[in-house]
Amino acid sequence: MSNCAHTQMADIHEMNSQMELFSVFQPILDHHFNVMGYEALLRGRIENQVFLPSSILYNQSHSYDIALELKAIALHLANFAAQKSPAVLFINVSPECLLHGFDTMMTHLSYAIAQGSIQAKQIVLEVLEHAVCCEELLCMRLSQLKDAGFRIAQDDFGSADSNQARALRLVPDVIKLDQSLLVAARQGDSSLLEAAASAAKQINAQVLIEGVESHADVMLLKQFKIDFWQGYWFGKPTPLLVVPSQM
Ligand SMILES: [Ca+2]
Repeated sequence: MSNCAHTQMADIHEMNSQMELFSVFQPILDHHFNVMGYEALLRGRIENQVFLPSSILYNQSHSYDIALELKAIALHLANFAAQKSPAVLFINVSPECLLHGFDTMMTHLSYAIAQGSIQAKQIVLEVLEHAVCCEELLCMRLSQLKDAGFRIAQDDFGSADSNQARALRLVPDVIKLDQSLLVAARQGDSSLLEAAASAAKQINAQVLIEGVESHADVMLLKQFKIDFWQGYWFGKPTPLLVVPSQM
């Protein structure tokens, strides 16, 4: 195996001794359409077959594998830091991990920062939309992260438990709108997008739209105050940090 950072593999997945894990990074653009950051996404590989997080992070009893998620976080940090980029790194973290794996996650974050190639202010933790029993404790964890200099995003706003009530509790720096809001807007119903944008404004959060797939999407969204853009139109997830040339 190469020593290159982008080919660094995590430990062998407990559920499947054949699977190797690796990071891919999808570009995120600012309102001038310049790349400002990347979302780290997990992939698994067995020979030539690639697996998505939905089939990696859930075990056979369909519960979330927090230990594996923690390994993925460490993997993304190492692979991003090794590329010595000044860009922002968005990392997904489940509410379950924030509640039950917090100390280990903090250890991984502190270790990555101590290596000197990434700073806390470069890291945005995206809180997944999963429901949790204890939103109060979730808020406390996020306050600790903010105090340590990290920024918080609320992922997939408009799906599952990622809603306005959670936004008011968590007060994230960034709200990532669920792709279903864009899909509805394409079909002529912008009411969900408008509601989400107004929820973001209420807590002074920046708005990130995901799933942008065409120039028509960009034109459709121009009427909203979008701070950050992400989607195949701007760039697909790749192991190396790529600045898209075509826009
Ligand atoms: Ca995400």
